[in-house]
Amino acid sequence: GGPALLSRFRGALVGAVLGDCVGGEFEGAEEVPLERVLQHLSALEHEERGDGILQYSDDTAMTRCVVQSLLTRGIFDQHDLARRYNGVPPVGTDMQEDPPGLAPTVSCGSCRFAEEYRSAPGRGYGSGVIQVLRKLASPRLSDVFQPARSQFGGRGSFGNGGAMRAAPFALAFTELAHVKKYSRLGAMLTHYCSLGYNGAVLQALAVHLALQGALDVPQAFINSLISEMEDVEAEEQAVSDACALGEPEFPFCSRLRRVKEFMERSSVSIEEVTSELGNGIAALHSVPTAIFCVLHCLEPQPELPERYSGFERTVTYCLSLGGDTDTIACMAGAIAGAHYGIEAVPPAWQRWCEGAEEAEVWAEHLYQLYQRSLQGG
Ligand code: F2R
Ligand code: MG
Ligand code: MG
Repeated sequence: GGPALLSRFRGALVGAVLGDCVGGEFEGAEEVPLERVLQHLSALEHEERGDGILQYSDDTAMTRCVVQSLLTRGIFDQHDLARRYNGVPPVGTDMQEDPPGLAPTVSCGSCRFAEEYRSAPGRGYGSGVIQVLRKLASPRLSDVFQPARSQFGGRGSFGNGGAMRAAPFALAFTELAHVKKYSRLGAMLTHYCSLGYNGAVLQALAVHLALQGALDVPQAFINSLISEMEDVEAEEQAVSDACALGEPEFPFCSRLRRVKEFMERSSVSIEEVTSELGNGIAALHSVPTAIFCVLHCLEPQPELPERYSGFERTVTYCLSLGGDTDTIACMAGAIAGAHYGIEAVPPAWQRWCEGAEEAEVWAEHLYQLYQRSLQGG
């Protein structure tokens, strides 16, 4: 039952791009009245739009890098990623061509994050990650994790920049263990703190489960996430980072348990969500929140238009939280898109969002890769 798998792939990637594009309007706002959100979204239904296309930000720019690297190699290849991130192919190795139909990020086609940043630095990157991206561009770099490791006095970043680009790992790998392993490594290239890269693991797990239809049974979905994260957060580094940063042990699990409590209540206010789950730039304060937004909007909400699909409800609700709206909507958009499929994603929104068409192409290529992997190819 439910949407076809290809529809879920398209929903996940287009959903992420749309969340980023429509959420950019309110990023950093403390309070966002629902009427303003509804006004912003209803303007997308008009044939003409004075403000033109909604541009994507770093969330989509970096997701694009991950997709292109995974597609070009067909697998997660740490060394290939390293070459791509630092932009310097080692002597004697051939950089593979981009797959047909995918516009290369840059004409040399040999680097991703660093080149993407260099070509469009104004896409609203986090202030810390910019330093990592600059260092990754250095031809003298041999250890590609070193720039991320040296961030924030050697602690590494706990920002949500690894999580916001984690969805493609769930679409490229069929096995849960691989989704966990590679989303973690992919995030560690810029976010070396466990509170950063474990947010990416949680986001990839949520998309992975949603693709399998797990959101049809919401309680089982949240229980699976808690159980997987118990395993992830039992790691020594996670325990010591949580302690050093004054967080409880198993910090993501403890937020997910709060999500579960909220699910059992008949009503939860925006203030409770933002104060107890968060709406900030840290992965811990945004990934569980994005997951809650999806769960909360599985059922129609009285304050939202009745004609809205579950996907529209989810994104609208994310924007009304304020704070890191582009990133929370990007992550929730990927999970919701994987659950409802592309049919629930309004074409009118897609028309006004930069990168939505390209995301369709990514989804089809990743779907082929996934099918080959399922068939053992
Ligand atoms: N940066 C933004 N938005 C700010 C303004 C954008 C504006 N619209 C514009 O265009 O100018 N958004 C994007 O950044 C978030 C992802 O950030 P990422 O990639 O995680 O970056 P970073 O720099 O690694 O971390 C973010 C901040 O978190 C704090 N922080 C992280 N680790 C820390 C640590 N160990 N100790 C202390 N602080 C730490 C720092 O303040 C970092 O700058 C997304 O919202 C994306 O949309
Ligand atoms: Mg952004
Ligand atoms: Mg953001």
